[in-house]
Amino acid sequence: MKRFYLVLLFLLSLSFFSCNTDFKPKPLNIIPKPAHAWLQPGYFTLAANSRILLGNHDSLRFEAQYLDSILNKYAGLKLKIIPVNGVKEIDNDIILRLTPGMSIGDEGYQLRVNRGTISVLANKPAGVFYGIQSLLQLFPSSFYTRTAEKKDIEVPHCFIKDEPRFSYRGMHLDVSRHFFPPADIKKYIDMLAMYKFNTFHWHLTDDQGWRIEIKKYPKLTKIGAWRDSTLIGRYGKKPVRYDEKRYGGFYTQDEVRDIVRYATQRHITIIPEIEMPGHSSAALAAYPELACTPGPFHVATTWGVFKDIYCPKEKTFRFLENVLTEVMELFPSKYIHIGGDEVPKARWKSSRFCQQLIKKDGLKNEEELQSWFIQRIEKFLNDHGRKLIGWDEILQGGLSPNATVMSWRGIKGGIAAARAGHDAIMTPGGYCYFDHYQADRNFQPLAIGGFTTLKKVYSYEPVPEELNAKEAKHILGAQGNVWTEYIPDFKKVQYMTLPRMAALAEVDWTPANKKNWPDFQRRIQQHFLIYKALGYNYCPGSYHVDISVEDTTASGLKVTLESEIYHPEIRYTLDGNAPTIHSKRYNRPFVVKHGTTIQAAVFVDGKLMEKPSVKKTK
Ligand code: TNX
Repeated sequence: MKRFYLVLLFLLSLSFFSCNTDFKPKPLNIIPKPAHAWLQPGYFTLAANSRILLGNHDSLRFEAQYLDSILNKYAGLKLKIIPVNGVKEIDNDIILRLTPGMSIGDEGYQLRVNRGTISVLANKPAGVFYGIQSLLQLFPSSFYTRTAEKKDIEVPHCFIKDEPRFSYRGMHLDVSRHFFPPADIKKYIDMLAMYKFNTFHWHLTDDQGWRIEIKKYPKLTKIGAWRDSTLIGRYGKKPVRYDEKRYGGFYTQDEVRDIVRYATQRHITIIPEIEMPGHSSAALAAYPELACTPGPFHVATTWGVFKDIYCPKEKTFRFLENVLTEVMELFPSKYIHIGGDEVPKARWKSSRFCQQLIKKDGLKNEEELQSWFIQRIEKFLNDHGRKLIGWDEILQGGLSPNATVMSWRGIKGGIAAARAGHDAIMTPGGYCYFDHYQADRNFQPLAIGGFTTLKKVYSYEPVPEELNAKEAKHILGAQGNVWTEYIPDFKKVQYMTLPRMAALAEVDWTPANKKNWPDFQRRIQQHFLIYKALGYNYCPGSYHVDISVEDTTASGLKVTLESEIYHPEIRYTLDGNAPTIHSKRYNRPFVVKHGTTIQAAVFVDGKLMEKPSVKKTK
């Protein structure tokens, strides 16, 4: 009988969908794309008298206030937040509720928008928070343009059941090469939250500046946080020029605590990175006795890799352990990142102390001395209940027993780590380095190099093919890295990361078989509107035109022109001249003869956006 009613209900709902012919669904624009989402006819209207009803009053208080503060900021709404128990009638309200036992993991959520209710259900507060992020992306982009009038907000009826693919979804920021004040770090955390990242890897120390207050070693920030000058333009370019301006800054422990709290509320763990044994010029400038040679050293004013590194003496370990002790007090993160990348061995080679240590401990060479160094630090962290992460160089000379590897020089490090039964986080340069160019460099602000377009980031698959199912479990997720040699201010941080971090968010969150580039390309247009409304700087993408030629027709060659830009205005020529605004507009593939030179470019508002692409057919 029950079954009969279910079938009846199903048939009725079908007829409802088909009768309702004026329902033109606007597709959902959520990024990262949910694992399961169904759009339904109709709209819920959020209004001034809507309330936020809490199923579990205390554990979701922040989530409710967070949602309310955004509604307040952009729509002037100030909703009542009250417990759902005791509410007589639910009418046009939002319910946030923990309902443990749902099959969507600790970060999953269920979001339902229907006639009288928006409900966000999850096992844990993190899930409710992510449900709210999805809800915010269902609002029209006009919601974010602060218009004076208080508007009702239309939210499409839908049902979403969602959970992330990977447990580690990270973004990194280097604050040593350039310093970003706490307010910018919070803005960055907001951007991460929007895209459901759960980890912020904070690169706090490097050759060009030590950025975290350590009470026991005040010179780290008194001396180590400041450089005398900064290189102008690209590293390696002649003549070398400096700006001759003192530059620096650091975070006090109070500021760090405040930022950690801010991130924790947004379900983001901050992994602090304290670089060792290399990339340590700033620390050595403050405490030269930690090096193998007497110094003096100075905080680096240019980029690259520096020969002076920590010397593996007892004094150094005492220093690093004391620093890490203060760092662990500030950061509750299970992981502590200790760097470990780009360690030139010259100083250790010529140091009598190091050579004796190598002999005494039966080590083979300086590589093994580096492993010995890292293992010692790992033991210290493990003894304090923490886990070590290092860049993939920590594989050289033998991996520490429990270390997690961050694979940046391609994917080899990740593969080796996973095969050895270690966890790995994938950050290969070619896909995950957001300091790289994202479009033709002749039309872009200065970047370090490379060419990592939005489409390329989107195409990234974090689990290497080479791994079997058991090894693949060790791939925790992917992370975008933002090195800031050529990123002097936060506007440029946004330009370099938006929209590429949106693409990476989808790599990390969405099931691989649900990813779809054309659909992402469409959804990101809505996000561009949100960026504009929020005043976020972003890169509209690569205007490069891909010219592909297929030898399929008897009459000639079939030419297809494509660009990463959504619905681009591509103009092309076949006569050897560069395309102009008056050249033929591309609409669909066309046929040319052998030996034709095709030139094509994207135009926006009559302006050529990038150097034309050129291809001569065979
Ligand atoms: C290599 S990636 C570095 C950084 C630079 C970056 C520039 C890594 C672990 N080390 O020190 O900033 O390249 O892309």
